[in-house]
Amino acid sequence: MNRKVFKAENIQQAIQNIKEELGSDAMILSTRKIPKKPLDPYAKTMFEVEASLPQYPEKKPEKNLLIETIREEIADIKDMISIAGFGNGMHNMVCNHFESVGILASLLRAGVSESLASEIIQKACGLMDETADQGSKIKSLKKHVMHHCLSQIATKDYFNRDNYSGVPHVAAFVGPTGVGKTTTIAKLAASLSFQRKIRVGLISIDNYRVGAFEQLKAYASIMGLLCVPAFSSQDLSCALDRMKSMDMVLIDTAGHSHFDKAKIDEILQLIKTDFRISTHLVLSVTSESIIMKDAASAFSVFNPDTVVFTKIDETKRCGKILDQVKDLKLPVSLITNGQRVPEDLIIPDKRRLLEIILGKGPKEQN
Ligand SMILES: Nc1nc2c(ncn2[C@@H]2O[C@H](COP(=O)(O)OP(=O)(O)OP(=O)(O)O)[C@@H](O)[C@H]2O)c(=O)[nH]1
Ligand SMILES: [Mg+2]
Repeated sequence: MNRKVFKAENIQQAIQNIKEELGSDAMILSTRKIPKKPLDPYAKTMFEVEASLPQYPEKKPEKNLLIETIREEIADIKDMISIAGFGNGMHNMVCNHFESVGILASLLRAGVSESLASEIIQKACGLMDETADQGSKIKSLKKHVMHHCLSQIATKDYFNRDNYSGVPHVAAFVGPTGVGKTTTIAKLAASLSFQRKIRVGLISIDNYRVGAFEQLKAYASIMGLLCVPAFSSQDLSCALDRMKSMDMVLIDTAGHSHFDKAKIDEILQLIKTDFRISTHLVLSVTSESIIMKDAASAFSVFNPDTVVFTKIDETKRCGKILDQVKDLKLPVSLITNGQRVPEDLIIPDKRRLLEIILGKGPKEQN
């Protein structure tokens, strides 16, 4: 404690001196009258006052701050626990770059695979300024992770009016059973004809499932769109001829298991016409990553132009989209987020796609 003794002819003067030197918050510790010396009985009466600088109690963190700190620590512990289940490489990385724990855990929680998440974090850590403080490191890590993810994804507004050149643009949707091909076509047809004012025709070449044509026809009738079936290449050429005045023709195909190469090949033969037909691979994010991968590989015979991800409303782990697009190297044209026709359709840009991948709640996606 910073103590000091002040001497003056009276207490008031001593206190005045204390205030001037130590400030008005100084603490008086003791006062006393200085005894006169026996040899100098006529000396002036003097006083001694001992004072010190004020002692401020240590500021206790405010309640909210305390709760926030506890929350952050619990989140860190949870993140550590979630990472504890992963492989050794992950542990080493986290030990070397402790600031990456939170970001790594959130990538894993979002459904990004262990290998891709650690690859992204490792790259981001390599770009980080090691000498910066913890807060700045986390900020820069987040920034590098975002940049890296953005560099891995591509989107394409494929069904834009700018893409029309006088002849109808013909687009076929292919993919495994039940992923949402027909429903997505209905949503897209509505969006193109009512919002973008594009003339749309629909063709179903699904001669496999009972009622498949009727399903598409029902949507077309509601929207007042032309919809015809075509069960052979000749049928399809005729149907496309009939639709020459359209800007866009959407073709619905039968869904097949990705193991059924023969059935997939049938569709391929069916759509071989004189018309240029773009293809769009439809994958549901409710499928396991490995199944999506196998399906994408089986349907790669179509050489798809874009990929469509459906049913993002049914999972909180859309991070698996990042794994798929990294491997497929295809732009994402559409995302669907519910059963409502035509509402539940997103034509994403890169930022929107990244938000979806990193796990914005499904209800916020609309
Ligand atoms: N939750 C949810 N369900 C969807 C979505 N898209 C489609 N569905 C539902 O998935 C089911 C199958 O949809 P379809 O459009 O018939 O799928 P498909 O790929 O045409 O099926 P097949 O022609 O039999 O291969 C239906 O019940 C749709 O309502 C979506 O984005 N979210
Ligand atoms: Mg269908």
